[in-house]
Amino acid sequence: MADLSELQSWHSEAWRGLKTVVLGLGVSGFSVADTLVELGSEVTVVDARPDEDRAKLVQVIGGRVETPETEALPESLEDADLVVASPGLPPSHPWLQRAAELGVPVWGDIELAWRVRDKVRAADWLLVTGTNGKTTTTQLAAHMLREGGFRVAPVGNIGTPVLDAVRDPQGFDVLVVELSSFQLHTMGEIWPHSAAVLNIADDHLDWHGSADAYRAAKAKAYENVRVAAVYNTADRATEELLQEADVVEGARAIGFGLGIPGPSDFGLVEGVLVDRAFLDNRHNSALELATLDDLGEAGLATPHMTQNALAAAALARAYGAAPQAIRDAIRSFRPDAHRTQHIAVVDGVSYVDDSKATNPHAAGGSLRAFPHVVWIVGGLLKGVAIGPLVAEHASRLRAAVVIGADRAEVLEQLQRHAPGVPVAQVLAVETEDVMREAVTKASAVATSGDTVLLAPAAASMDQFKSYADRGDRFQAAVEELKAGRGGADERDDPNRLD
Ligand code: UMA
Repeated sequence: MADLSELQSWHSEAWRGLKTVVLGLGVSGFSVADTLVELGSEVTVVDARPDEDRAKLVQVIGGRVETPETEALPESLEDADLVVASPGLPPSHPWLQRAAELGVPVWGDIELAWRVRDKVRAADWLLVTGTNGKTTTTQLAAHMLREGGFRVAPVGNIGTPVLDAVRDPQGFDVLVVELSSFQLHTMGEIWPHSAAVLNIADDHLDWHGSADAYRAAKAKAYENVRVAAVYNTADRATEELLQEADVVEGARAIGFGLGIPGPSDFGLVEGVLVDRAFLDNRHNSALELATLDDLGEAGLATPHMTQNALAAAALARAYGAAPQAIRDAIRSFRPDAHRTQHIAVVDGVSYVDDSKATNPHAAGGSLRAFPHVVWIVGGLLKGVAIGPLVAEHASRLRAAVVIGADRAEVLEQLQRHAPGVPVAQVLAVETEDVMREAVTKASAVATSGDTVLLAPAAASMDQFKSYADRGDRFQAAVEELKAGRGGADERDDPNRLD
């Protein structure tokens, strides 16, 4: 087997002729295959159901594609020097088990990207992870750094593979890297400039096997941090991870939270977001960054969005963005669709799309924002218990409309923890019909002042292509309802909480 210790630079000769196997031909698998071909390695990509266009492209650039029967072992693994696995493949996957038996090293795309980051010029990395809020925080931190004059890209789990940024012809000063627990699990040793862990709640337990394994993956984000390790002062778990982590000497712990900040923290003082970490006299003074009104303009005035903004500001300030850049970025930022997005008010009922709430922790965040909710819930629960969420929010539920493959479990938990709440099931199975039936059933029970909230607390892949597809179809169904009822009401955006 080849010696991989020399594979520490794009410019290493050791990539040439290396027998590599890329498991999974999705977004990240393609970026890995493309990179390895460019480096001169022999590349075989293995996928049980490859996307045809991507498979053709791999062959055009000089790679091979192997498509084993489901669960069958790929032949190419047998004499591989290196395996790079896609994040969607759990460690229990037979292909990964076989690689382990054979003693072949298995990396993820993040590890490969770190090793070859010097192709053009090695950018600094700022890591963002946590159960929820990762994507918004990553986008916001990148936006702040851009306003601060840096050449920056938001990459990773957010959708653009890190390897695409590494191969950008101009290169970047800094990358804001969103990391999922899957990517962290396979990540080897890296040395980030700074890292933020936003919060920790149960998610993806089926993939990791246990809550401890999930937490262990998240803990890797703080390892070897050189400048700032950012944690949530309201979430003990993030602080504990930091206490256990091996950071570089001189790296600072920076807290963020909605209360008045201590020295070295970011927080709120009378409606103003302040920095008490990156200024000369942090024991006696604080730097004003922005106000809650600035956040309100961007639709970020909810508590969890404010936390995201504080965490993003901590990273951007750690890297050297000026206070004015933080304010300008907050004022001009617009969050993506499907994140507690207000759609319409029809007959006094607000319709809100939080399809991005793919786990109970995220759904809790949006349920908390509305007093009277008709809740559209369900999908793939991923092994995470939904009972505590139902119990916590039972009092705000006018009714629940249950969708998805794991319906029986959701119905049981509603029965147990919210016995008085009327419940309807969506029996349609065709993707085109699910949201239409859900919205019809929700609108039939909602009364003026209620919010019909799509916050499924579950993944979407059982009935939809993605959370975005689920949200788009919800929005289309609301539009149909609106048209049928003669249009929407005129009313302020009820998303704004301040
Ligand atoms: N495949 C198999 N056999 C299997 C499983 C998958 O052959 O048993 C193949 C599929 O046929 C498919 C490919 O593997 O062709 C899919 O690979 P993948 O699921 O790893 O997905 P990618 O397209 O590479 O996207 C991944 C991330 N997906 C997951 O982690 C599941 C994307 O995060 C990420 O944006 C992208 O890399 C770039 O880094 C998505 C996600 O859902 C948004 N993330 C989860 C989350 O945020 O909760 C973790």
